[in-house]
This record gives sequence, C-alpha cells and structure tokens, in this order.
Amino acid sequence: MNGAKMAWFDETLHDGIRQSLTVDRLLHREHTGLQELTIFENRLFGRVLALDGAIQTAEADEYVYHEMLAHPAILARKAALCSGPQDSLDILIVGGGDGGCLREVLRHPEVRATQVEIDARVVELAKLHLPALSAGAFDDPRAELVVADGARFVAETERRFDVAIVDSTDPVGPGAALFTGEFYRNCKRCLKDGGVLVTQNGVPALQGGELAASHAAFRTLFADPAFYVAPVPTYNGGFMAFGWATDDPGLRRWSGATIRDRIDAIGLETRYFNAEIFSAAFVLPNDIRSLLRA
Ligand code: AG3
Repeated sequence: MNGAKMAWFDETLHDGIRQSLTVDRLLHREHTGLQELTIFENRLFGRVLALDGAIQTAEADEYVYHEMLAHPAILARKAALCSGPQDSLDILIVGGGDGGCLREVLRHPEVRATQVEIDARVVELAKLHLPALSAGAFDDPRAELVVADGARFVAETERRFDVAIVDSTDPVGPGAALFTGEFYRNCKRCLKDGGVLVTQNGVPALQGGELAASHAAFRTLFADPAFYVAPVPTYNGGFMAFGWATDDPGLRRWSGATIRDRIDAIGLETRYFNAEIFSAAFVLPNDIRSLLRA
C-alpha cells in the first residue's frame, strides 16, 4: 500500500484528540443491529476490533489488559478463601465478547465462568477473525455464554459470584448503562460475601470524569473502593484504570509472596502480570489520586 492510497481508521472516542491506525487489511465491517463493528489489520497492533469507532482490543497488547482484568481479583479471592484446586470459584464476566478475558479467567483450573455479552455478533466475528483472543475459551465446558443485556442480568440473577469482571466498552452508547450507580449496586448484589467487582475504567488522563464517577459510586456501596493501573498502548493516553470494589479490604493487600504462591500453584504463565505487579498496580500517582478526592 503506498502512502497516498493508505487507508486509515480514525478513532474518535475522545473529544479533541484522535488516534489513527493504518488499515493494512480490512477484514470485516457491519452494523450488528446494536453497534458498528470493524475488524482490520494494522502493521503495529496486529488485528484490531473496533465498536462504534472505538478500539476495543488489538492482538499486540490485549494480553496486558486481559491479564490485568482477570488475575489480580481471582488470585486475591483464592488467597482469601484459602481455596484448594478442588474448590470451585464462580466468575461473572459482563461484556468481553472477544473472549480475551474469558481465556485468562479459564487459566485458573478451579473456576466456573459465566459470561454475559449483549452482542452475539461480536463473539462470532472475534472467533473468526481474532481466534487468538478466545483461543477456544468459548468451547470450554467450564464456560457458559449468555447472550443478554449485562445490566439486566445483574439486576435479576439469583446466582452469586466470587468475582465479577466488567469488560465493557466506554460509557458512550450501549456501554453507558455499565457505569451507573444502579449497575454497580446490582453487581454488588450478585457477589458472594467478600467477593470483588473489577471494571475497566478508562484512561484517567482523558476520561478523568469517568473514574471520579465510578469512585463516587463505589464508595457508597463498598467498604474498599480502589483502582489499579496498567499501560495498554492501544488505549491512547497513558495508564488505563481498573476499578476494584469489595467489602474485603484485605484482598488487595496480599503480599507478593502470597500471590506468587498462588501463581505457582497453577503454573500460571503471564506476559505482563506478575506477583510484584499485583501490589504495584494499586500505587497511584498524585494526579490520579486527586481525581478520587474530587
Ligand atoms: N474493553 C474496552 C476498553 C476500553 C477502550 N477505551 C479506551 N480507549 N478508553 C473492550 C473489550 C476488550 N476485551
């Protein structure tokens, strides 16, 4: 492709700043009935999935995001329960149709995972064009996929989970329902005692209001509202924030040694996450801390 004819994908998620990636090969584009879906290949990021113009995931760095969504909470909860391989852990995933989060969750042999994704087309097309994301996770007998509205599911289900992970889009369009106080309250209702809610909470440098709003809601609902961070190059703007909300304040305070034992117990191999990052990721710089004071 020569420079003059180069096709670009313009991500216009943030008002006032735009990220552009070359579309080296367009693999799929459709309106699913719920959202505009695009899958293309980029020379630096590999295959990229975008929904309504916002990049959701890219092969090159999805592991950072998906490992950080899944492992800190699951390992901490296992440590708290002193659970052995025979005890099962119930995990809820809201969103995450590409399957990357489910793949990481299922690396824990003792989990049973329920994933509630609103758009079946995201699952189908990600399986087809981004097979490395789910890597067979949807066929795992420990996983159940429910195609439904996650906000409604958490409001109505009688099931209770050890860990609930919200792998949402940004709070624009259909994703907005997954950032409200009511949604977080319903997430809490379907957690077991001492369970933990983990959310993707945007890039604080560009979406500070989102972080402040989630924090304000978390603190009215949970004894230990917190955030942790990781840089995901695809999500332009520096650190990505992850929400952590639980009534068990001990969960995020497990030592590196305890987390390492839990990692070693299942031979968990990760490309970004490790036992030291478990503690380090909760250390927030002052500019992010001040968003939580507002
Ligand atoms: N998770 C979406 C991450 C948010 C992207 N937004 C951003 N750049 N602020 C979507 C699905 C990944 N499994």
